[in-house]
Amino acid sequence: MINLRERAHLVPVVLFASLLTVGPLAGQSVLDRTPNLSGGWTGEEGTVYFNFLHRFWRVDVADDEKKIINSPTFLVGVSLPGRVLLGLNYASNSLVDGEEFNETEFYGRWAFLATSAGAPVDVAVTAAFNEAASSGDFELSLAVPFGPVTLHGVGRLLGQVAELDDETGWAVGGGAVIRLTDGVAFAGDVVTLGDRDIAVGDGTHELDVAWSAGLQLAIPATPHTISFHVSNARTSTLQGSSFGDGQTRYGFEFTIPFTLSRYFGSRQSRSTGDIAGDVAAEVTMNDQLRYTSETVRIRTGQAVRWTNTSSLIHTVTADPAKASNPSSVSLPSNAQPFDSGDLRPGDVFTHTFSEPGTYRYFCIPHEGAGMVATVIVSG
Ligand SMILES: [Cu+2]
Repeated sequence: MINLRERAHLVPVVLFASLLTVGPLAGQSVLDRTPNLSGGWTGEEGTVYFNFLHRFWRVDVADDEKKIINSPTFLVGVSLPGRVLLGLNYASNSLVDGEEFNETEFYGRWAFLATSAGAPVDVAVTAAFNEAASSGDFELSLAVPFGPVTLHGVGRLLGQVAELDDETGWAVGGGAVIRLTDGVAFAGDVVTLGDRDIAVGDGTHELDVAWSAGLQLAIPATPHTISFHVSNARTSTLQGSSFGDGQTRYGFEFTIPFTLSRYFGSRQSRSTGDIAGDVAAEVTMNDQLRYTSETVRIRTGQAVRWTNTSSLIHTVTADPAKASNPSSVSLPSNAQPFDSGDLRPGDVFTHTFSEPGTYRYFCIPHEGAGMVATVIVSG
């Protein structure tokens, strides 16, 4: 059981850590997954993650006395080149270990197909060692996008299902994420063990099909995401998220990315675009999801130079085909659409304007947050 007084000293540490950190929104988010299926999530390369999941429920401890129990899972992971995530999950009040109640899972994940890299689907493998169950566990996951809906499926092979049970088991599950906007999604899933009778503690437990349903949110102008959800599973390890029981739990998961390049800054910045014209205006892109000059005025044949001075990925995009809202883009009738592509921290993009008129452009990751600005080119 969690004694809040004992843990209270952690609160300022966590709050302070969350204030310090800024990282790319892309690839880190609960918006890409369901509460109980991590799927192919491997984060953003060069980023350390500290995600915390808490699920609460109430139990009777005596006549007229109830107690709130909390089962937290802490994820620490590092995202490496090649879409690899290495890390561990630490959970307490777990069902997986009937005696210690604590559960540690060490895992490595490789997303060998990724829609972010142009593949039609996301496919990933996860290999894990669950110390509480003394079990080598394995997952194959598939995610298929259909417009704003992504369908998820997993198959799991569990070396030894929970402690004290010698049997190898398997589990299958499926879920869906429905994106309403860039920053809001609904998600849910179900996972079942092949055999839901497991030995836990001093007896046999008949488990339920595990399920979850949640509201997944990006927190505006921060790199954090949060999931508010309900589930009948306690922990988010491969085993823990396969175990449902008769108890509905209310929980949240909060994600904290630490961008290593921010502290060790070894990456070379890149300059792209066309530099035919004189640079007549400079615009920077900041951590508050804004172009620092909302309107710049230049003459035909001159160029604008954009610099990403933030720790996030931004774009300079004047292409109606890439906008979710038509009012984010406008181009003079003779002008060609343009797009900088992803501009990482420090990157520079230059564009020369050869047609007079008004150009309205936006940032692809932050269009929904209102990251839109204008260039007015006089004749
Ligand atoms: Cu942006």
